[in-house]
Amino acid sequence: MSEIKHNWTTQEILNIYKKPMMELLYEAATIHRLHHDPNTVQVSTLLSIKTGGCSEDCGYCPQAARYHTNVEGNDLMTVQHVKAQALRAKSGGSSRVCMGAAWRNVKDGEEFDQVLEMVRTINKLDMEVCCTLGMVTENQAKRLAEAGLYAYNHNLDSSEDYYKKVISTRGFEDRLKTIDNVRKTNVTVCSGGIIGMGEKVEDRAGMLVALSTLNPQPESTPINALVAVEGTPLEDQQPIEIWDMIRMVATTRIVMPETQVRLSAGRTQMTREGQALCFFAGANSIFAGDKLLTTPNPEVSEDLKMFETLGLNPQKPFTKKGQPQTVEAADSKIEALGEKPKWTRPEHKIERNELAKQNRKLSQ
Ligand code: SAM
Ligand code: DTB
Ligand code: SF4
Repeated sequence: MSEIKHNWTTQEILNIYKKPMMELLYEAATIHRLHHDPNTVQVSTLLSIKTGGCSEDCGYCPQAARYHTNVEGNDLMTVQHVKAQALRAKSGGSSRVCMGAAWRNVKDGEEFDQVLEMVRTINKLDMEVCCTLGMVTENQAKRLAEAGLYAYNHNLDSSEDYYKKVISTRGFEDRLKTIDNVRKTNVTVCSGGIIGMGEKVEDRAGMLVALSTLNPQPESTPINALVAVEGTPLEDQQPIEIWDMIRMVATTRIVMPETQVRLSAGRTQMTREGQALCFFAGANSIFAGDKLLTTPNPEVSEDLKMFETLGLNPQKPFTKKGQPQTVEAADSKIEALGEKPKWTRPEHKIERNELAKQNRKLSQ
């Protein structure tokens, strides 16, 4: 089994990304087979536990309060509702539930306590639990770990340079800090990004440098194709070609051989043949369910058909790492600190965001 390399440079990654397609596919598929069963795909179900009304200005995101999108905001879901949805996901073949909240960062208090209870509840259903709640402190990460969290998703989304062009309400270093906080626990790290936001291939390579030079590398990496949502600054971005997705998946597989590479947002635009090439290139995870967080995803029945056609099998929970133990709230040994960390707010002005703010004022 090959060694994991942690000092990738942008140029080395670009050289891989730009290889002739057949060579790239062959190399990625070969590495994939050395580290994973090529016929097994991990299936996660997304659940938006708190939708919309987010204070951030991520240019791709339909949940940012400042943009005019058709997203209907919701308060935090109840634990019972989450449990019912998790059971549904389990019966549909999912091994993991990923709960997303439209928050800038986690705040200690009743809502976080409720999320911790959701984590305990799903872990007790013998499913892997993932959360994506925005930035977290070390203490909050430890409390999630104690509740039985399996993975924390926190994407770098692009290269450090391009990040500034898409988001101005927080910095790339805040993202790295949160990943570092999660790494101090036994919770696995899920971090990836989006392609198709107008970035150059150098930015895609730059994002992979930032991810692959983490030590350890993330246990999972979602590769999302931008879902261009009306009302967001990126609404007019043209869809990427499937070949870009295949190249990105293959390059991710080569530079992060052990990582589960997740074919994430954008699958409704991809043919089955296109997705098959992504699996061949090393993708070994998907989000299942007819909805991502707020946008459509293929129907579960369509995915089941695709799995059957391709001879793919869903991965069983806790195949890669044992099930974490859940500590009940009453037995918790970790106190909430009520910290107010200073996450950055670069306030870099992004023309398109400014335009969205002006439009909002005009329509009020
Ligand atoms: N608020 C938390 C955060 O930003 O970390 C968690 C939820 S946020 C929606 C999770 C991820 O969804 C983002 O980091 C981004 O990668 C992805 N995402 C959001 N909107 C998207 C879109 N329109 N197309 C593709 N991916 C998107
Ligand atoms: C990730 O990388 N992609 C998922 C998950 N992690 C949270 C989210 C995709 C969201 C797509 C836009 C939406 O549905 O709102
Ligand atoms: Fe908020 Fe996350 Fe959307 Fe950014 S990506 S606007 S932080 S929900």
